[in-house]
Amino acid sequence: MKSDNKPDVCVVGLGYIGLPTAAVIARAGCKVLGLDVSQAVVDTINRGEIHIEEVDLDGLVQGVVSRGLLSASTAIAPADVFVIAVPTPFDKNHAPDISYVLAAGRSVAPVLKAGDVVILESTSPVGTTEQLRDLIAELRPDLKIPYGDKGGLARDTPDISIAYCPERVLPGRILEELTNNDRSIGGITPRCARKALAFYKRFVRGECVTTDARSAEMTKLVENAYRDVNIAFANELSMVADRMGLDVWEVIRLANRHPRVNILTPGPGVGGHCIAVDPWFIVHGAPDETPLIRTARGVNDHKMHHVIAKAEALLEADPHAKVACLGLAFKANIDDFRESPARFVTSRLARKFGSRIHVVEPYAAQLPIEFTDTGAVQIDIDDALETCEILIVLVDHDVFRVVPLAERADKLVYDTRGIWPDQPRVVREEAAKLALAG
Ligand code: SAJ
Repeated sequence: MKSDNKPDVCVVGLGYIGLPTAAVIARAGCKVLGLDVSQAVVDTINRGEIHIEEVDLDGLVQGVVSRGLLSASTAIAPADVFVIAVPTPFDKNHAPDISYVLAAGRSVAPVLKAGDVVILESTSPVGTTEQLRDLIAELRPDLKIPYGDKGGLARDTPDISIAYCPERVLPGRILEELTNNDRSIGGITPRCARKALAFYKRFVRGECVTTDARSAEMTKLVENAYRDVNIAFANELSMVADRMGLDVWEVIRLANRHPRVNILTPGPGVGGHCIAVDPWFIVHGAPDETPLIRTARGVNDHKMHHVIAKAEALLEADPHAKVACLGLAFKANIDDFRESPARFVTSRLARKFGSRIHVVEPYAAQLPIEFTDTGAVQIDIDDALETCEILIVLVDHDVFRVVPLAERADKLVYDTRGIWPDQPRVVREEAAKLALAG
C-alpha cells in the first residue's frame, strides 16, 4: 500500500457492475486498474468514454480517467485489493457456470502478495468463494491462504484475505445505490470479512454488515428469488383475473389497502439478467427443497406466453387493425433489451403478423436483429396514436404513461403493465372477452 494509505485496486470485469464500481472507488481517491478481456472496452474507457448506458456514469468515468485515477487494460498488474465482477450465466439446464469467476482467479493469482484482499462480487452459487480460494491455494502454494473452519491451517494468520460481497444495485440507479445501499460482506474467515469491510467503508455510505462467505452468497440469491416469487404471485393473479373477466389492477389496488398485504405489479413476464436467473442457482443447489422457487420461475416464464396468446386473439378478431406494441426494454425507462419479455412477445407477434406490427421503443435506435425481414416497423408514440387501432402496452416507460386518455380513448388497449387505469372499462372488457375466446 502507498504512503497515503489508499489501496491500489484492480477491478476484474468492466461490465454493468464492474465499471460503475471501478469509477466509484476511483472517485474515493484510490488508483484503480480495470481489467477486461475486450480490447474495445479497454480502449473506450481509456478515452474517458463508456460502453454501457447508466445515469451519470459518463461524466464520472470521464472525470476519474482524466484525473489519472482510473485506467483500463487487458493485462493484470499488482494491486492491494482485487474486486471480481464478471458474469455468472447458467447453461441450458439452468446449472450455474462459474468459469468466468475461476478465470478471473487464474488471472489474479500470479500477482498476489502478502496483505492483498480478493473480493468476489459476482452473483454466485453457494460455495463459489471457497472454490475461488481453493484455486488460489493451488496456484500459489507459497502463500498462506485463509481456510475458516476447514483444514489445519485455521490458526495460521493467512497472507491474503478472501471475501464475498454481492452488489445489489438497480440498473438506472447504479451510482446512487452503489454508494447508499447496505452491503453484506462475507469473509472466508472473520478476519477476511474485516479486511474487506475496511475497503468498502472507503466508498459505501450504507451500512456494511459482516458475515461468512456462504451466507453472503445465499443472501444475494435469496433477495432476487424473493422478488421473483412475489412477482409470480402478481402474474398468476393477472391470469386468474383474465379467466374470470376481472380487472387485476383494481383487485390488487384494493387488496393492498390491507395493512399487511403488498402485492407487486403484474407485467408481461420477468426480464433482466438477475431475477430471472439467480433463483435457478438456489434450485440447482437444493433441487428437492425448492418447489416454490421453481414454480415461480415457471409462472413468470409462462406469463409471456399468456400475453402472446391474448394479443394474438385481439389481432385475429380484427384482421385489419394496425397494432402498436409499446416498449421492448426489460423494464421502464432503460435501454436494456436483454432477456426482455416485451422484446420476446413483440418479436413473436412480428413473426406472425408482419407489417401490422408497429414497434414503439424510444430507447432503441433500431429494431433488434430478430425483427429483420418480419415486416414490422419502428414508429414513435405520436405516429402510433395517430395510426394504430390496437395498443399493446408491454413496458411502463414514462413517455407512455403520460399519454392522456383523450388520445387513446377510442383504442382497443391491452395494457400488461396497468399504466392506464382510466382506460374506458368497456374497451378493457372487450379485450378480456376476446382473449378468453382465444
Ligand atoms: N417486475 C414486474 N413487477 C414488479 C417488479 C418487477 O413485472 O412488481 C419485472 C420488471 O419489469 C423486470 C423484472 O421484473 O422485467 C426485474 O426488474 P426489477 O426492477 O425488479 O429488478 P432488476 O432485475 O433490474 O434488478 C434486480 C434487483 N433486485 C431486487 O430488487 C431484489 C437489484 O437490486 C439487484 O442488484 C439486481 O436484480 C441484480 O443485479 O441482481
